[in-house]
Amino acid sequence: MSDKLKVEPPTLPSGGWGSVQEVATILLHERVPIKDSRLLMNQNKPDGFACVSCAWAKPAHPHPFEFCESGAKATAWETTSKTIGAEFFARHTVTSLESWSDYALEDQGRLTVPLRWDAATDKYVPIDWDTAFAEIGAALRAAQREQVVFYSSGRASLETSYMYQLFARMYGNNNLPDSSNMCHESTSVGLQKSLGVGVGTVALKDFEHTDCIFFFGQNVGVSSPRMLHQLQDARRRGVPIITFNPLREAGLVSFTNPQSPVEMLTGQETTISTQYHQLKAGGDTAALMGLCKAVLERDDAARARGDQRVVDAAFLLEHTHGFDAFKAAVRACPWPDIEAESGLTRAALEAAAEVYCGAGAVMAVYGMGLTQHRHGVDNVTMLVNFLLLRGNIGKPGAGVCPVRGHSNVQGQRTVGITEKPELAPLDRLAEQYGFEPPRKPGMNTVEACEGILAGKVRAFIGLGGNFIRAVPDTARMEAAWRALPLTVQVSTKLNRNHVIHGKASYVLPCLGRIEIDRQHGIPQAVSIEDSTACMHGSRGMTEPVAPTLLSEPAIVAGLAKATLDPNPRVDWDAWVADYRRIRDAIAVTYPAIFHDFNQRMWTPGGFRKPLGAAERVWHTQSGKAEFTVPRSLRTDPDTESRDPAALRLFTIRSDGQFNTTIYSPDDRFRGIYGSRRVLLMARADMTRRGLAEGDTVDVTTAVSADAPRRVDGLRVVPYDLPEGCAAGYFPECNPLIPVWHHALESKVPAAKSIDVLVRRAGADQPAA
Ligand SMILES: Nc1nc2c(c(=O)[nH]1)N[C@H]1C(S)=C(S)[C@@H](COP(=O)(O)OP(=O)(O)OC[C@H]3O[C@@H](n4cnc5c(=O)[nH]c(N)nc54)[C@H](O)[C@@H]3O)O[C@H]1N2
Ligand SMILES: Nc1nc2c(c(=O)[nH]1)N[C@H]1C(S)=C(S)[C@@H](COP(=O)(O)OP(=O)(O)OC[C@H]3O[C@@H](n4cnc5c(=O)[nH]c(N)nc54)[C@H](O)[C@@H]3O)O[C@H]1N2
Ligand SMILES: [Mo]
Repeated sequence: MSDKLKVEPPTLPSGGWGSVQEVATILLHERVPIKDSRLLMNQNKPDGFACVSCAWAKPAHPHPFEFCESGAKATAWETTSKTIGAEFFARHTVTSLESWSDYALEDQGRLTVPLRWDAATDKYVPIDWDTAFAEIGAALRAAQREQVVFYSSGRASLETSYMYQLFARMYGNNNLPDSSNMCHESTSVGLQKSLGVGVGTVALKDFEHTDCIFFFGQNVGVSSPRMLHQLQDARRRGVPIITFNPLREAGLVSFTNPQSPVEMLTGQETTISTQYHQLKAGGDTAALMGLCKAVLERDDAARARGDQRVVDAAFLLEHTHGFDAFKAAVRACPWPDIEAESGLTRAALEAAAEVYCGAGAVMAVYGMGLTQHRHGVDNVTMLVNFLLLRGNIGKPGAGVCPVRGHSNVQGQRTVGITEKPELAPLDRLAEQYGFEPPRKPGMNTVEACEGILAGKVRAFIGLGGNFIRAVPDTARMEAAWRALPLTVQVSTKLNRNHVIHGKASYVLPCLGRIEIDRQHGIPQAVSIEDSTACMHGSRGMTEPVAPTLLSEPAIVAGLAKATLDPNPRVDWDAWVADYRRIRDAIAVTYPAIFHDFNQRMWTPGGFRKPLGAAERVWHTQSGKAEFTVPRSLRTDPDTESRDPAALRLFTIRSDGQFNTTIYSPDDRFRGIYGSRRVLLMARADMTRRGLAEGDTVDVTTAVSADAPRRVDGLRVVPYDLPEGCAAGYFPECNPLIPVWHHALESKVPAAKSIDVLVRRAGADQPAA
């Protein structure tokens, strides 16, 4: 692939005709029948299906086309007419499939039959569902309870997720890691600590009332493009958007709405960011410290003049705790340190603070640029500190807005997918189902990886996702993975996690959410929670790609029945026969959130779960919103390389991928075509190393005493990013991330700051 690399200037604005063309291309490539391309009209509509791409909010009054380029790709990917069945697996040994790219594996189309790996022939062979369940059930019954891991990727519905957590707990552990552990777990920990809720407080209507938006480390044009509607509307009202991101991202610079005929024909575009601060990767705590310092300095000056306070003194007094300690820490923090760690000037930070201080209601939007750091939790709590200074939580137009990834990743947590027993209503589950739920903390994703590396995990069940490709330390993880006695994957498409497998391995193909899920001939609906804590119903719309597929609830039930002793209070079959009964059970477990679930799930715009912080009710230790003093301005004083030649690598996504699913090697917005094996570098850093565009380099992890970690053969692409930083794609760069390099409290792998050394391919010495 790498020899086809072509680099062009980044595409501006995002959206526009390029988007339309991309959608057409993928519909064609996936051979989506014309009648099904009308599907897109039902995407994210109150009576349609919830998009399987991102978790962004679904409005009560949707646009005629409430979908985006990314969502259309995800829909086409799932509703493809390409399938693979027994003949494919009869032709290929699993070892031979290992040399296939991630793209080629998934491009075969939808899996159609349950498969078991046969050691003698090294092939996956079809088996019937009952045999698969019986064999897996027997293996799980024979296993030690604490050695089994129940992973989920954040796509499975509320119904499936609820059944899955119950299955794991009735089996006997809380080993329920999920993709959120690699993603917004820093949010769940940070916001819980400072605001008493683990999720964002912003609702869709806040975009209509906001006076200013701060935007940290989220790539809206790629990761949640439908949000561009809200941002565009806000910009039209003159709302400033102030962005902090080391890269200049097309979607954050400007946008042409591909669904507006006028804009498309006139080439009209909306400038998204009014200020764009290219901070150093990992410089956010320092930048936020600078912003807070500038606010407090303006407040001091106002007080000295006898003017109105700049901070919201009444709010601080009534609603917050720890302000004095925080203020002292900010005052003690010297500007030169802030400038050095953030890579931004005092003047730039003061300019941003000036806009903040002039705005009545401010919201802060953020993504992986804050969470995937050693100090990811501090980044989140620092952002809250900044908002609290002027009472920007719990009033219209203000609040904190973490943008979630997978379409139901937030909802899974709401219905009990968590390794933390204190976050699950164990007493209620005990009462409802008459069993003693395990109380011992389970494994999160990093702990599951450590357990697999240490040989302590003996079986892995994956409800969706592509764990082995998504986690850090690829080389070590793949080797350890092969020693696992049992791996089971519930999946829609062939991926790395099937070809790298355990000693016994099963692939269980399931329906996707867009497909009609009939039980006893009656179509069933499911539900999801979006990024703004609103729950939505979703109906499948297309015929299943094969009659042999089972739904996810049916697969979870099949596994549970084959594994667990019968429990008269859990009628798995009755649940699968009518999903309304699963929702009734959810409502019994969580009455405050899910009462009258079956009716309310069709509320246009969704129904929202109660969020104390949004009403200024603080479920924190002190009963107030907490100010938190960050432990350091530095991104990672413990694992930073002392080698002056080290670059700080952050991993990114392109518009040609959804996580480990690669739709195309092209990154249209960044102007990089034909190859994902690239390293984006600042020109000055290239010059210093005598490197030119297109040169091939080998990259190694700088701080890595326990094992060598490297990715060879990346092509250098000059890019507009701060000196000392570099960017590369996820998952190609995952071999460089040590499994121990993760956020301190949340254990999110620190995928946005990895100190690396870069050398010309084949050279022994770093090109310093
Ligand atoms: N098309 C598409 N959509 C997706 C996905 C996908 O892969 N493709 N994935 C889904 C999932 S699961 C998730 S979690 C979300 C992820 O969506 P995002 O939260 O947008 O995550 P990333 O794209 O990894 O990175 C976001 C931005 O962080 C910036 N960044 C990197 N380091 C730093 C830093 O230290 N500070 C700051 N301020 N910025 C930094 C990067 O330049 C990038 O623009 O998207 C979801 N939606
Ligand atoms: N270096 C680096 N690593 C990262 C990240 C990063 O930014 N940088 N981001 C992290 C983040 S935010 C996340 S969320 C994780 C993602 O980790 P995962 O959620 O584990 O991975 P995905 O790539 O989303 O999973 C794709 C697979 O899901 C299956 N699938 C798709 N739809 C369905 C369905 O409806 N049902 C079932 N059962 N299966 C389905 C398909 O087989 C497909 O191959 O990666 C993390 N890893
Ligand atoms: Mo994610």
